[in-house]
Amino acid sequence: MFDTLSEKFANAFKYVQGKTKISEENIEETLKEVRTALLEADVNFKVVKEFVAAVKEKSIGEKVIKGVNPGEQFVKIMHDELAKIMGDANEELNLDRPGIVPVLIVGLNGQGKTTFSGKLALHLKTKRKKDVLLVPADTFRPAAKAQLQTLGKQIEVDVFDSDLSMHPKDIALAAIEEAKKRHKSVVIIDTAGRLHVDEELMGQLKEVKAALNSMNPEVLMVADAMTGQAAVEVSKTFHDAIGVTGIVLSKMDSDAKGGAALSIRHVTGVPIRYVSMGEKMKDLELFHPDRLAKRILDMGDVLSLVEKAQDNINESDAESMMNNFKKGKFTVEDFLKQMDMMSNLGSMASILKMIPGMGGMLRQIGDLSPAEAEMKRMKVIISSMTTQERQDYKIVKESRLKRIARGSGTTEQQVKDFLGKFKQMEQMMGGMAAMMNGGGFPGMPGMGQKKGFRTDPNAMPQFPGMGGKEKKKGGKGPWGKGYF
Ligand SMILES: Nc1nc2c(ncn2[C@@H]2O[C@H](COP(=O)(O)OP(=O)(O)OP(=O)(O)O)[C@@H](O)[C@H]2O)c(=O)[nH]1
Ligand SMILES: [Mg+2]
Repeated sequence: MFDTLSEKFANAFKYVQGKTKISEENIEETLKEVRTALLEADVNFKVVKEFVAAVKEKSIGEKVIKGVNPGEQFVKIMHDELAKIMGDANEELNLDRPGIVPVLIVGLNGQGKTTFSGKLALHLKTKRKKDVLLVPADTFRPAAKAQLQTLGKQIEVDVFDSDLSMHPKDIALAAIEEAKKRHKSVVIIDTAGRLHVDEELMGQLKEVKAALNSMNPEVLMVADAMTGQAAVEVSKTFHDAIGVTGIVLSKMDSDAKGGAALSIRHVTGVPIRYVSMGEKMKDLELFHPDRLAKRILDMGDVLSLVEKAQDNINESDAESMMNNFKKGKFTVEDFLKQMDMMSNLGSMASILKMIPGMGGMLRQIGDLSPAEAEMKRMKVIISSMTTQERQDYKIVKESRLKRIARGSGTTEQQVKDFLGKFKQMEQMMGGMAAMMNGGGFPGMPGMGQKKGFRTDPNAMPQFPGMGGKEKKKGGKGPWGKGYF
């Protein structure tokens, strides 16, 4: 997502970096490249024109702030304008009103409506503590009912047993009656899609909306971010025909160029409310224009990373690990848990991109898949180790080594390599624990005993074994050759 755009922006900024003042002349080249980058990302041309004009006006008029170089100032202006075209602050659904809130999910065929219906139900249930009823109202493709029932079971949300021979508006009304009886507060209605915008579908959706009108329904339009400008146009057509209250960008985990995210709000006037980021039910994010602008500009998105961690990391696991850690103990079992926590957060690249400045570094490194493959191999090796071995890897000698290699389908050398790397990690963790307990980091100048732990606000968060000691020894990190 946005990789190409980020890279092109980084290139464009080179022209203003190191300048003492931004002038009409030295900004021209940068703006030209920004403009091309946006057009290539499939951003609506009117949006591009207004955006570039606004950035130009602000940059030239800007007073040089002491201590901030014009390059940084320019990035800040870009950030503010990007966030602005995407809609300033996040606007979530207003559900805190009396009565049942009907949420109608609309959009073309295969855009991700049914998947999103499930994700939204889970989000409203867990984050907003709402009692939700899911309603299949896709009479066009009856299999959609079974699809929604499967999702409902998975996320433990009730699914209405719709009679698909009825008109979708009657299904909706029957579902509302049922929801009243069951004291539900939100009813999510999944509707049918069509290949193209078609009169019949629009007429049907209008009727469903009209039937619910007295309840002030939310109408969420799901648009596939991969389709760029097409998503923008279709959203506009839907909005003009039935009145949409929010847009959901789906498939943002794919290599969507960003055009839809950057244009849709500006062109339709409808706020983007959610971003769907994958096929799993928890892959849903609120749309935060400022955070997205930061990701595009490679300024990181630490807030989202922290939220992701809070949602996905098992507290008791983290606590037991921390306790071990304080005692200077780091076991293979802890390491496995740590790897699991990381993979729960997403792919290595997606996590690293949320850390300021790491986007550019990732572009230099290129492919992270060898590192991920090595992580997988380590997991397989660990899964062949007994509990006792995981608690104390030092007992692994000849016959155990053979058994682990056989069990994990690896060679004895690979198991030995893993244990060697683990030993390095253990030493590092031991050193860090000593430092946390006030002992200072062994052998690290500047981290004096009495001064204790000095934090460096610019330091990158380090995963065990990433860089650090291995680098000094000229060896390889546990993630494979040459990473970091
Ligand atoms: N990668 C990715 N795939 C998604 C996402 N959302 C949906 N999909 C996939 O896209 C396909 C279509 O999703 P559905 O939810 O069935 O789409 P729909 O709009 O309900 O389709 P119709 O009911 O046929 O109109 C499925 O294979 C989903 O798994 C997403 O955010 N990311
Ligand atoms: Mg569907």
